[in-house]
Amino acid sequence: MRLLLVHPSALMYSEIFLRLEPLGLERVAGAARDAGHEVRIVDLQVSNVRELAREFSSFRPDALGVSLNYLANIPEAIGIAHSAKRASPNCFVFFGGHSVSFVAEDVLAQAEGSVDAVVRGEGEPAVVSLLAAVQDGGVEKVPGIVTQAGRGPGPSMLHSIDTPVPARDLTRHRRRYFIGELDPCASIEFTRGCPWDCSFCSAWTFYGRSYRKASPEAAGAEMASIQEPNVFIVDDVAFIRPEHGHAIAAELERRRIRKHYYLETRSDVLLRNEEVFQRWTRLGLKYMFLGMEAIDAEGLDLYRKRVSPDDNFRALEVARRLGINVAINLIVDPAWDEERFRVIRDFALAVPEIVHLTVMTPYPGTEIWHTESRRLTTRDYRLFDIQHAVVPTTLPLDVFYRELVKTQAVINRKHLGLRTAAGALRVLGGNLARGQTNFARMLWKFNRVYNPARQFADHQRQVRYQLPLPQHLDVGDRRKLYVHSRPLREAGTAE
Ligand code: B12
Ligand code: SF4
Repeated sequence: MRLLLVHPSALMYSEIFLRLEPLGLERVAGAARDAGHEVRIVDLQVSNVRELAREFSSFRPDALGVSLNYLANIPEAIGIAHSAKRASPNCFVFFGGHSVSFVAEDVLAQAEGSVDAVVRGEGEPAVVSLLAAVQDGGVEKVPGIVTQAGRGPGPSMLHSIDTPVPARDLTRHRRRYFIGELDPCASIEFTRGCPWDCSFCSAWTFYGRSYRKASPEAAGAEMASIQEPNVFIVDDVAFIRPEHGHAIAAELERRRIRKHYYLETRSDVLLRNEEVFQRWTRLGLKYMFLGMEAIDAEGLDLYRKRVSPDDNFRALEVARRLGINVAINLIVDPAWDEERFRVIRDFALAVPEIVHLTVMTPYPGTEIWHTESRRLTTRDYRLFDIQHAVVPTTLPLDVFYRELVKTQAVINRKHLGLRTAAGALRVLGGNLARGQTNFARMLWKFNRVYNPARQFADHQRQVRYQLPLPQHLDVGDRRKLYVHSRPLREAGTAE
């Protein structure tokens, strides 16, 4: 069959700092291709709808799959499905990905017949059975499927994440993927899943708290096949298992692979496994994202982060000592007043790290979706991008955005201060010399994108598709939240 896979456009606020390859979609493409299908990918983060329309009419796909890792992309994906069905009513249209797995039935109903199926859970095993069923019948029985007929059997999980290899050759415009000065940048996955259970996060509920590791040989071979000089390691928490981090490092050393790396981890993991991170700095680890979330114990408890403020500050010291540039994330509570924003600004100015702010947002699939007692002030999917307030703010909404953007601007200015500007110019010169302009554009875009009036106005747009309302759920039994809910033994997971 001919399968066209589409990734929706970049969300407004991620377009400045980063734009990364759609690794999940490339893996789904790899699985479909290994099963003998002809596959193409259009990534709207780096292409435009005209290119998609051209591809659709020249390739004439039998099936079209859209990736929905982000709730905010749902209206756009429904629009793509409508256009596809209008142009080719026999084309089988399906959605899959992280976020849509939690609201599959609602999205199917909202698409009013333009979407034939939604795949819940991992896409690699599902796409193969689904395409076979589209040809031979029995779509309703594919594991993880949701159709007008209801839910099929529960989603199946990959036994090992070593295969399929992502079909990176199918993503055009690869030079447009970057993160900060790592320009251009590819992505790779070493592990899948997270064993923690933070209340605001759906990474652990999606995978049912399972945790799988790529074999060091497969990770090394995949890294060797990557052309880009920079790599983003997409794991939710990198190097939880020190022996795994060491084994991949040894493989890269053996193969003499040296690139620049960006990864995300937790403070307690960095403190516990300092030697692994140190070894990786020798391999080129340059940037690290630490989800600190709050600067006080009360906030950390609220998010069930299971670390203390002291751990967080000690982790920052370790990263500084290792010479790793750190970006930290803090969650802004819509209840914050001007004084609280001031405290955060003071904190951000006092530390050398980049401070990133995200707004507390209850998402379907998270525990706070069911437990947050504040009512939602909007159900517009597009505002669920953790940069908008979707529960009541203590400050008037326009003042809240003014404070938020003022805080982000102060932080941004700090990073473009004299010392950093000199560094940025050096990087910029190097990148421009190689024809890479993503980082240069990022430096000038901040004021256009981060704009309190624009953020406030986003709430006044007409809403066509609304998020379902949270249903009360007794989350005493957390398994009710899982997408992949089979016991680990049965699922054949590595841990
Ligand atoms: C890496 C990552 C990113 C990267 C790369 C994104 C990209 N271009 O793909 C970056 C750093 C850019 C990023 C940014 C953001 N992210 Co992010 N990100 C992740 C992370 C940690 C891993 C994703 C990943 O690559 N996994 C590895 C691949 C192999 O898995 P996958 O993409 O999930 O794909 C599998 C399935 O989902 C499915 N699948 C995927 N697509 C399709 C398509 C079809 C047709 C089918 C059948 C199946 C299928 O099959 C794949 C293989 O099993 C996830 C957390 C997580 N564990 O999933 C958060 C996560 C997806 N991100 C999240 C958020 C909030 C964001 C931001 C909005 C944050 C912000 N404001 O800055 C931005 C917005 C990005 C944008 N669209 O512009 C949330 C999503 C919340 C939500 N419900 O919408 C998540 C779940 C994190 C969290 N726990 O809160 N992110
Ligand atoms: S926030 Fe990080 S540590 Fe917490 S559950 Fe999500 S991925 Fe795991």
